[in-house]
Amino acid sequence: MKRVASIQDISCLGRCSLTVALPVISAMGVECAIVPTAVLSTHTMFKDFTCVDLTDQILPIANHWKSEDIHFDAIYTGYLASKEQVGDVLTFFDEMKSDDTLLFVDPAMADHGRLYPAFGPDFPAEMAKVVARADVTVPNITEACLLTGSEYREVYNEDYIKELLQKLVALGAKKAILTGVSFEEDRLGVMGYDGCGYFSYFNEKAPMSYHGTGDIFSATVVGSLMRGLTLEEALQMAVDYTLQCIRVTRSDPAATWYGVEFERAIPMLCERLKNR
Ligand code: PXL
Repeated sequence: MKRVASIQDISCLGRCSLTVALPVISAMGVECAIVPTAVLSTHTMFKDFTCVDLTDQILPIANHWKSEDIHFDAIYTGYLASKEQVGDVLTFFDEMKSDDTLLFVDPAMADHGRLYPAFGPDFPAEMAKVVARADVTVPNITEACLLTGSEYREVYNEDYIKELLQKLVALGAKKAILTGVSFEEDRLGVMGYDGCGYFSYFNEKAPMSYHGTGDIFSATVVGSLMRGLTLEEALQMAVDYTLQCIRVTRSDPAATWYGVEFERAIPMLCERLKNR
C-alpha cells in the first residue's frame, strides 16, 4: 500500500485539512500519516477559534520517522500555521523525501481575493518557498496571484490563467494546477501546465461555494495519483468528486460553515477506483 505524509492543521470541527485528508485518502486505499501543523477548535472562518501552533513538533516527528527508516510515496502539504513553520517544513522535505517521493503542495492560505485571517502580508512569500519545491502545486487563483505578485482578477480570459501558470512554474514548481477556473458561466474546473503543455478539465459549476472543498479536491488528487492515475485522470476524479460532494450537500443551509458532506459521496470514489 502506498503511504502519504500529510502536513496540515487539525481543525477539530469544520471538515477541512486533516479531517478531510485522512478519511478521503484512506477511503482510496492509501495510508495517510499525519504531521499536524496546529490544532484549532474550528477553521479560521469561525470567530473566536482557538489555536495551538505545533511548529516545535515537526522536526522531532521527522527525526523519529527517519530513525525508523520510514518511506513516503508522497508528502502532501496544506494549511501551515505560521511563517515560522515554513523553514521546518522545508527541512522535513529534506529529511523525509526519497527519490521517488512526490511533493504535493496545496498553498492553502487565501480565497476570493483575500488572505485567510491568521496570515499577515508577508506569509505568501514564505509559502512561495514551499511551492518552489513542489512536483505538483494546486493553488486557487487568489493564492497564485499572492505567490507570484500578480494582479487578482475576478473576470479573466485564458491568457491570464496561462500567464499565472507560467509564473508558478517559474517559481520552481514542476507542475502547476490552478483550481476554481471558469471560462463559461456554468462550468468550473482546473487548468494545468507542466512546463511544456496546458491541460484542463471542467464540470458543472455549482451555484453555492462551500468551505473545505479545496482540501477535498487536493486529497482526492493525492489519493488518485497514489492509486496510479495520471495527473489528468486524477484531476478529473477530484473535480467530479468535489462536485458530487457539493451536490449531496445542497439541501443543508448550514453547510457553508461546516463543510460539504463528503462522507456521503465516498462510495463514488471507491466505485471509480474499483477496477484500477
Ligand atoms: O480549507 C483550508 C483551511 C484549512 N485550515 C484552516 C483554515 C482553512 C481555511 O480557512 O482556516 C485552519
